Amino acid sequence: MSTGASYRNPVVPGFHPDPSVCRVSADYYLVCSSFEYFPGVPLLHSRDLVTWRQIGNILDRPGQLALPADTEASRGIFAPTLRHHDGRFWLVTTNVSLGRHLIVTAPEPTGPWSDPVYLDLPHVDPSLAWDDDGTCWLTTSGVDAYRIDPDGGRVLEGPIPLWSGTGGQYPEAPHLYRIDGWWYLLLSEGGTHTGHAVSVARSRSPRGPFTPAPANPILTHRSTDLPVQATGHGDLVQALDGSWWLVLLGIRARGQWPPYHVLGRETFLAPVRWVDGWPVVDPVREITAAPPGSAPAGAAPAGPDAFHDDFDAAVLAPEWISPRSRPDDCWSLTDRPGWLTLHAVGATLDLAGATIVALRQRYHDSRTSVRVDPGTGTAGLTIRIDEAHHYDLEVRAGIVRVVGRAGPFRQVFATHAVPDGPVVLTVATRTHDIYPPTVTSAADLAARTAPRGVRAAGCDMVTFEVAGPAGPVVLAELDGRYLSTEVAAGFTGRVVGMYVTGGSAAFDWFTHRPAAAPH
Ligand code: 6LW
Repeated sequence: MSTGASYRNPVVPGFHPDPSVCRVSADYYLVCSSFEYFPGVPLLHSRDLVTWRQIGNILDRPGQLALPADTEASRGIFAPTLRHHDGRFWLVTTNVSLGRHLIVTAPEPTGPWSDPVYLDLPHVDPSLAWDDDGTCWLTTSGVDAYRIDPDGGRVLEGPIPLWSGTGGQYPEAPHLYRIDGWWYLLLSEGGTHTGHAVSVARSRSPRGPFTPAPANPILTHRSTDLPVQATGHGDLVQALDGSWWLVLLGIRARGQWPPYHVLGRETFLAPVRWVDGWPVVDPVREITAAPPGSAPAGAAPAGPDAFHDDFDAAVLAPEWISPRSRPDDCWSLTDRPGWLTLHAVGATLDLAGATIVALRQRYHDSRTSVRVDPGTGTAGLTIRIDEAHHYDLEVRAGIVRVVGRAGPFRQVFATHAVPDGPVVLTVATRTHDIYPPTVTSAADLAARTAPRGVRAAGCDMVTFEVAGPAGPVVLAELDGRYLSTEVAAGFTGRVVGMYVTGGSAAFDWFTHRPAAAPH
């Protein structure tokens, strides 16, 4: 086994917050929050805790995931917990738009996942734990415990107040674990931003009383200059080799003061040591050292990989998500074999209900390209946080346009004529050499000389290109801060997606890849 091996964090880049993990022999499974997106609750698989591949979405049919058309951005599905117990996988989460917790189960992680059993209890962040005698405990933010019948969704006892942390705001993300004769209660406090912290207490009984760890919080990056911030919302897992790990969320903000984060809250992995019966977690870094001999130490140092879809498969890849719903009649892989055909439902990306098929943006420096045949429709590539914060590269009737919407402001930044037929559109994000002002035309861009000595201002610039006979034509370059969580608010990050807002259009392929920053 190698010593000094390291791996790259985040282990799941892009908007993948509130991770929960469980192990079944040599396999690890991880889930995240999905908010207003459908299908809901991405499910990822790994053999080494570092390299994760999405294998599905747990709430993948409307009967499990009700996201009405008026579901607000960043509502819908909050923090899930995934557990394996008694030969079954259990997933508990909250649909905050319904105000209900729900439990679904499956014999295998790939399903079939059951219809939900609902529990009408206050708070969010439900978690499940089982006693040796089969008693099932549900905990919620607060932190309260309930004895429940998870099959019938019946509350048998509770709320039983457990422990609310060290006094930070929002005690949340509780998980109960049975370890070496103790019940450990791990929770987060301080809010899911730069004050975020993880604290722990333990008791001989799941009912308490709980004794806090002497060194709480066991993890926080608050008031530090560490590049990863907001570390919290953790879930513990013991690897097959006996080592312990914490999956947690963090943010990677960019730019000068104040920094902005655009990829949402991402999933990180941290080694856990046990000292005097308490878990100890070191600060989380983008390159993290793995303890020698542990599961991730044997893994390839995972780096950014590209996502490409030719639309040759019979089903849509699990990475594709759509705001609120994806009715069967708004998309097809068979109308034009080898292409993804989208049919417009809504007429504007400014309102809920438009046909969008999107991917979570994974890299700060990225290039996303599509080949789209708009036919007689209106179609394009959007980079968005929500209906009020999106930039669109759109083609209709031989004209490509760059449109930006940020809060109450909406503007067409560039127009460019293209021949009929398929066109390649590219949206790129760039965190280096950032300087205002916003450039709104190819002529402006050409006239600009790199202003050396001008300090970078924002987090990134978003560039819009169309392929021309002589190479890519840059149409506009917009400040990425307007597509950040700080501006848009809420709990999500950016996605990049194909859309149709008029008629029908077909997409031949879609590529999202990291773009190296020049030095
Ligand atoms: C989630 C809470 C949190 O319910 O953010 O990081 C909320 N913590 O635990 C939404 O993701």
